[in-house]
Amino acid sequence: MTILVEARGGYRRITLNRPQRLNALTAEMGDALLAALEAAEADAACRAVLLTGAGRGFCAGQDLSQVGGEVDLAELLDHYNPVIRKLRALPMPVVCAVNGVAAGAGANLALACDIVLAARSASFVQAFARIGLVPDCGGTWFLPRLVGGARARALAMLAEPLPAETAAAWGLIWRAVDDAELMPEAEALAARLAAQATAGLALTKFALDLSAANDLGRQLDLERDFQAEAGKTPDYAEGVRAFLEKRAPIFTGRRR
Ligand code: LHQ
Repeated sequence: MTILVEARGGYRRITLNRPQRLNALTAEMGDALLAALEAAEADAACRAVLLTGAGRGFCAGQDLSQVGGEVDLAELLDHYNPVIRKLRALPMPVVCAVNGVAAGAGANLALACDIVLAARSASFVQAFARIGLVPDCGGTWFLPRLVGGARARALAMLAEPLPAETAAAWGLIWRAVDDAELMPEAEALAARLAAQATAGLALTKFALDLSAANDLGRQLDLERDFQAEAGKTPDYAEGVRAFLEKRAPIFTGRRR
């Protein structure tokens, strides 16, 4: 199985599983990853997702042994773009634990997640320029927004590996952690997010994405609408009640 799914306390851990190829992507793997995300969304008990890779790499991007000859790259992206869209549209937080090299589409798969942790030994490579391609899977959208135009252009054109610590210092990812700490930290983070107010977190991630196309006025209107929706959730009522009662809130993640 190229994608492994394990149900944990409140979240699902999804593992890219072609370790002998550094988890390089195939069309079939893209479809399986999408199915795993859809299944997580359909499970009311699942309130966060943790994405990681098996073995020493996170994901080496497109499997280059499968793209020779007549392969239509646009058709191939029809298997990956739905995954990127689903990660951004999933109504729960997605943590990515980058356990090793993240190259090409694999780097941008990580950047599509909500909170990215990386092992100190991991690196991010926009490998596309090495083979005459354009950053895909959202790379040209994520990079300038995360690190600014100057760094985005050099990363995309030079295709040099960016060490995890620099990636964190530049704002490409949330944190770089010691290799041995990566999975414990990522699991703890996913469990913590899974116990938070899920509907509010979902609206938060959508609002941040939508801000890219809005001016301040429109974004203020959007925040008003989203806040009205968040304010109708039982978790909002519980959050306020718990504050006033000076105790920790117990959130259910329910929308109504
Ligand atoms: C691989 C791969 C790989 C196959 C390592 N494929 N076998 C999207 C859709 C549509 C069309 C095309 O493009 C795209 C977007 C893309 O993702 S384009 C970018 C594709 N990816 C790359 O160009 C990265 C290629 N890989 C590398 O540059 C290196 O492997 C990195 C820097 C990731 C890791 O280097 P090392 O740690 O030195 O490992 P390695 O190179 O020895 O790889 C280990 C094995 O994995 C090796 O096989 P072997 O049989 O010799 O042990 C590699 O051939 C295989 N592998 N990446 N993408």
